[in-house]
Amino acid sequence: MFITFEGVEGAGKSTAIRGVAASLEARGAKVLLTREPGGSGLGRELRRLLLGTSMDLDPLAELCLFLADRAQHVARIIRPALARGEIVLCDRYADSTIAYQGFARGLDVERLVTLNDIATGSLVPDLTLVLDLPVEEGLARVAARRADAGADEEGRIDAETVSFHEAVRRGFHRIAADEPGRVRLIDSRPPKETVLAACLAEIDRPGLFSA
Ligand code: Z5A
Repeated sequence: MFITFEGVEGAGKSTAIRGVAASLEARGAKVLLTREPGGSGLGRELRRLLLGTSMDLDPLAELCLFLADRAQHVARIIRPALARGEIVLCDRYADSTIAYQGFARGLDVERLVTLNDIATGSLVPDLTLVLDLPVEEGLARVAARRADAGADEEGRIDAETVSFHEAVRRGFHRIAADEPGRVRLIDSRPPKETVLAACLAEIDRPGLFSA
């Protein structure tokens, strides 16, 4: 079982994915919690380059680094875990490339679909939960978290304009509309416990989860 979590900055993906992992483990499932970029050894190096502010990346170079991260992650981490019968929960995956590099950066979406297919060897999630809330609310959550942590520097992509993040959100809405069987929109404005319950309700839909 392969489940991915997507959404705009600060939508609550990392919070929800930890809650889902704990809930599934409590039912006796073996869970791998991972993320993109950065779910493999190579990915951790690429994450530093992709999200740090020191590099002025061309959009195509940025795309290639996300795809390299994904190819290594799928081949070396995700597929082996699925073959062991584990449930893989992944914080961002191929839909982020469509939303960020396609809808927001303006790269051709059809070609991105093909490149994702190549990078993943056609590995498509069984379920994708898009945590959805207005961009300004997500950015405010991230700013509050940064202030709590005493950090002052934004990541390279966090620092993009509000209209960039709004294009990302439109991208996720389009993906959800195009693939209603795989992709479910979760309203992430309510409290964390409500969002977690909504995620678990989707995972427990008949026919999906049988552990
Ligand atoms: N990217 C890309 O461009 N192309 C790609 O192909 C891929 C990724 C794979 C990864 O950043 C970046 O890479 C990302 C897209 C791009 N853009 N940026 N920057 P990341 O992994 O560092 O960050 P992120 O994925 O955007 O996550 P995030 O900003 O940390 O947000 P989150 O995981 O969705 O939210 P959270 O950490 O769970 O919650 C944020 C705060 O809100 C936190 O203080 C929580 O306690 C709080 N929170 C969470 N839920 C709630 C609710 N329900 N109510 C109130 N407060 C809440």
